[in-house]
Amino acid sequence: MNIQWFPGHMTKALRMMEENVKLVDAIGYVLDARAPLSCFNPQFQSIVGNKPCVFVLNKCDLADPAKVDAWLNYFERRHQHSVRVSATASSDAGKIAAVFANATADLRKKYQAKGIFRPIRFMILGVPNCGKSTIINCLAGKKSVITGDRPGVTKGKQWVRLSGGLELLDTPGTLWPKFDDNTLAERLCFIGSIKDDVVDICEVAYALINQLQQLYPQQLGVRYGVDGLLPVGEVFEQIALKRGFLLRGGEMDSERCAKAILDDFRKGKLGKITFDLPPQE
Ligand SMILES: Nc1nc2c(ncn2[C@@H]2O[C@H](COP(=O)(O)OP(=O)(O)O)[C@@H](O)[C@H]2O)c(=O)[nH]1
Ligand SMILES: [Mg+2]
Repeated sequence: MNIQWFPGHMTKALRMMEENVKLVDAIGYVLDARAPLSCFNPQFQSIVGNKPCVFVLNKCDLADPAKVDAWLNYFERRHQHSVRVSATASSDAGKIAAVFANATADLRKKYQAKGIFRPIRFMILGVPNCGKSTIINCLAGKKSVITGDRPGVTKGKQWVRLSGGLELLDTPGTLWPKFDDNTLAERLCFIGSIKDDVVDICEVAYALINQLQQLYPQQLGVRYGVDGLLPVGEVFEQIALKRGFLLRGGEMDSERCAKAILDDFRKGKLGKITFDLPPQE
């Protein structure tokens, strides 16, 4: 599968991110808990330097809890701040606020000692659609910034001031120009970070079936009542038949089938799934 994911405006977004880093004290790096590694920009460290960073594993309601545990352990071993959340649940706001406060406690003390009293500024980073704006709204306790179930909803930058001396900068999602690993790029399509209209949606659905067969071999059978271990094309066809995704002449409606499979995955109907494991240490 050949993915053309890097639209022109991304270059601008990346450049903006580098500029914005200078304006903030700390980073909230949002990773989709279904594919944290795929969400991770390999150039991240060189962009943010030594500023405190919190890794927010979001959409945990859709992710595999055991693998999320593995990720939290990974961050802990590396003495990095991290937290598991579902930002659509307002009850997680306290958790996020606590880890943000914790990550900047030293900084706060330093400012206080110098007599500087201004909000601590966090920039919220992450790929499109990982839930950056939702996290900000969750923390704000109201809809302060626009969210959407597709990439590219947040356009310019937006500051949101919270009580408790915190200021958040919402940013448009950023991807990066190059992937060494096509599997990771495919995962960004599954989670909706790469727009469906720049890829062949049937190929994305095929890739999803293929990866599920390797990592969660039961799920396709459970959801669709098909033999999930058949060759990918046959699984796809069986799903189309079972669901009645047929065109007028009786031919398979591939596009509708592909959309349905992706939609099911995105809504968690194929189970709680996480594709990426933490890197080997
Ligand atoms: N299930 C689930 N959906 C979420 C969660 N957080 C965000 N979303 C949804 O993901 C979509 C993208 O969210 P948004 O905040 O606009 O992402 P952004 O592009 O990173 O700012 C929206 O439809 C949100 O409702 C979560 O924790 N769980
Ligand atoms: Mg947004």
